[in-house]
Amino acid sequence: MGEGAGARRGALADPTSLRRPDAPYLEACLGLETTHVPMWIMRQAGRYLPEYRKLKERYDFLTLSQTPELLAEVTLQPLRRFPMDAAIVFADIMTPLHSVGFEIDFAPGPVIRNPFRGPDDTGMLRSPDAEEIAPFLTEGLRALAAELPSHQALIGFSGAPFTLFCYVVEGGGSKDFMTARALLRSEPRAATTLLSVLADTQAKYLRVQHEAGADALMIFDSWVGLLSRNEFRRFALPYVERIVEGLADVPAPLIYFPFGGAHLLDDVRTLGVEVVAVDWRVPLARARGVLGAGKVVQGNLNPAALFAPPEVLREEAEAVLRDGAAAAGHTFNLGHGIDRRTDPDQVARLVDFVHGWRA
Ligand code: 1CP
Repeated sequence: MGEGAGARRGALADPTSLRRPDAPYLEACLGLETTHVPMWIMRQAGRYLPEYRKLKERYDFLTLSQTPELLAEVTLQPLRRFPMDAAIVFADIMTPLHSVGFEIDFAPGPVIRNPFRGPDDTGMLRSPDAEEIAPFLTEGLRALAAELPSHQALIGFSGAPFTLFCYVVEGGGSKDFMTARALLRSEPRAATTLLSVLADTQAKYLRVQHEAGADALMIFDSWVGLLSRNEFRRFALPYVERIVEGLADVPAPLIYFPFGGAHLLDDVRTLGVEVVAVDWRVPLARARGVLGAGKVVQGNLNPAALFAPPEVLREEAEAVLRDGAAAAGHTFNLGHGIDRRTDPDQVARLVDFVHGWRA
């Protein structure tokens, strides 16, 4: 990867290849100048919004996220309140895994009823066609793409192979995913078979999301911070690379989010994504220093800042904006998902402040 605009994948060499060339969020993802710093918020659709909780009284998460009209409605809820620069489609990183052969419930976190525990389980892995991965989601995306004004971008997403591996081996959430980390050592061949299947499915899944209307694609690696650098090079990075290579011809900016991965950023630098999302623990200027001038950074306000008095919230947001201004490009976001106890009025203040701020 070179520096500056040269770091973009070939498909994005010409910014007019973007589906919504005038959306500030997409321009900023390519390192182009924008009049304001564009923003959205991770988990912006969800439980901190009373209108989401209201829908949740009538529908469970699976119904909400697997019915085209409902997932489109939930996706748009935050945009009716706040002038965000992007919508992120309402789904979960587990959404595509049913098509790979896993039975998944939400309670409210994911529960995998048939976890993968070794070579005997490789037989259950399926390699779905792109169209069968999540037809309800592509239908929802088509409706959203038609409804969103051209200045707002539509973001599709997937989990990264290692993070999905953690859940499907462990059988659900965990504080340390020790079963999954043990399997990397006890059954490395079966583990890498699973990682390969996950990578290939996510590449197809992201591609169909783009075809259905997603303008940018984000890859969440929520548990990669558990890995050492050597483990990252062996069990995580090559499979993210496989996704990026599978999307070489897709003209949508790619965003990679290695949560808790400050120690991995010099390897992340080699990844052919346009944007790296950074959690709140790493100053953006430092992340940019390690990532090089070719990567745009996303982030990274501490979600806890939304619980501060308004003037303290503004100070913390301003520090992030100043830090980001020195980068090759910056899109504002939180450093992780918004907490469900957050007051929506604080989000309104934050969006107002970020949009009014000039370097
Ligand atoms: O009852 C409910 O409302 C279900 C809670 C919920 C929601 C709202 C889950 C279960 N998933 C989601 C939606 C979701 N998940 C989105 C929505 C789009 C938006 O941002 O508005 C996104 C992007 C995700 C991604 C996701 N799911 C991640 C990666 C991001 C992160 O937070 O690190 C992860 C790790 C998951 C797994 C998951 N799904 C749900 C829960 C509660 C969890 C965490 C489980 C755990 O590890 O304990």
